[in-house]
Amino acid sequence: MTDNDLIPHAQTLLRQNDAGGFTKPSPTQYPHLWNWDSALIALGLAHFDLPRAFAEIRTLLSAQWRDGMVPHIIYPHGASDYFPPPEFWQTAGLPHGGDVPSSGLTQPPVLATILRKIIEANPDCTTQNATELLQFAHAIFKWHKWLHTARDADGSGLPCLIHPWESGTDNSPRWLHALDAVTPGELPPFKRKDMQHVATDERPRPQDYERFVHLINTGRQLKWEHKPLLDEMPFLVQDAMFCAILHRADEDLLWLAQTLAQPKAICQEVEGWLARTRAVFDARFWDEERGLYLDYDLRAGGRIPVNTIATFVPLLAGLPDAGKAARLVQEHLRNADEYAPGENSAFGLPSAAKNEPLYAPRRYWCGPVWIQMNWLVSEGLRRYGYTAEADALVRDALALVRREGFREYYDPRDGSGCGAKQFSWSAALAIDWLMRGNKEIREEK
Ligand code: 9WN
Repeated sequence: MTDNDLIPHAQTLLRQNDAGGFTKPSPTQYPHLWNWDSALIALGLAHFDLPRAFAEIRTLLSAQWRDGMVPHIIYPHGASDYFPPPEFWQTAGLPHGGDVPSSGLTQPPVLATILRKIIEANPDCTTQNATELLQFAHAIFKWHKWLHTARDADGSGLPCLIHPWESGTDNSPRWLHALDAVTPGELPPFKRKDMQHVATDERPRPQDYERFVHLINTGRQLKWEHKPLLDEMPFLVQDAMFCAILHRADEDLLWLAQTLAQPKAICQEVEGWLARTRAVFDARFWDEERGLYLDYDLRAGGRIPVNTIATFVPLLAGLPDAGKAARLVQEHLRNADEYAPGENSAFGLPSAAKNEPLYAPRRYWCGPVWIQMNWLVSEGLRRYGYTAEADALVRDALALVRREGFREYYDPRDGSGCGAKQFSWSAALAIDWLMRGNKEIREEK
């Protein structure tokens, strides 16, 4: 596929995956609305159908819980052949829940960042869509506040995650040790559906999936109430990538509040979150010896010593100082034993370091290249002036979709497509790169 074909193909795919007000991440594997998928999809849609991009965000936020959480899976049309179905979560009728069937978890809060990008590219919408933008900004403020408070387990204001699915990187090797420590008790009857459309060796291992289900079961026994969840969930982590995405989103929310002339008190509250995160982030996540950001296991009480793609995401939020950013790039991103293309890989960016014991180049989150990760990390690299590295990630991502189509992820060794097909955010982000008009990243690999 050439770039001229790529844009119409990607647009057609998004139209085909349109379920009426929201876009399925993939028509077979993921037939509902996923939180960060929809935000990233809205960015692609905004390049050719701004009203449809607004509709995507509207549907996502319509499922917000009364306590502020914006759920990770939303089932506007009810059940399908996806497991877990809506009733499995037991979220219906919760006093602090929402009015649309949903999961009891959340996902990386990329929405404020995406909304800012959409507004910057379409400045007229601040007058034309002023009322709705204010509603969006208020909903996002409530969500971020919930993350900084209801999910604050140690007084730091850094949110913690109660299930690997909240990280968006479900079975990343960074979670597998913490998951091993979870004993799956008696599980409610369930039948995995995720291997109907995707090869077994490209999906999470059975022992990990059992623990995913056990954690959902624990959440529903605790009625998804914040305090008991923080006290009792056997999996409780602070994710460097999630916290960095939130910090960047707080910056973009502040911009939004200022652009929409919101009261000073709102802006000051967001500034407070920004200052707090800056004060604690490195102390919690930075490993000076290894020159890496590492996640923190609150149950085990220590950093998780696993080198994954999450280490680069703080660049997106401007959190590392120039010295730490240089170490991330020189010692890791450019290192062919870990992430750089070399003898054992041809495409960046593997989702786990190639020399990690649990690295697996075709298994979900254990090594494959993901288009949205190349998008996030390239944005971060640009923020620090690492333009050549950023361009290389975009070039690789575009080469993969050109050769293999819009897949969920790709084998970094030969670029072969894996996981679900007709994948929406892979199409949406290709549209974003190509329609932004960045010439140098279009060259063929
Ligand atoms: C569980 C939809 C989602 C993405 C996640 C990805 C995967 C779900 C699954 O698919 O998770 O939420 O069933 O594996 O890990 O990032 O949002 O694309």
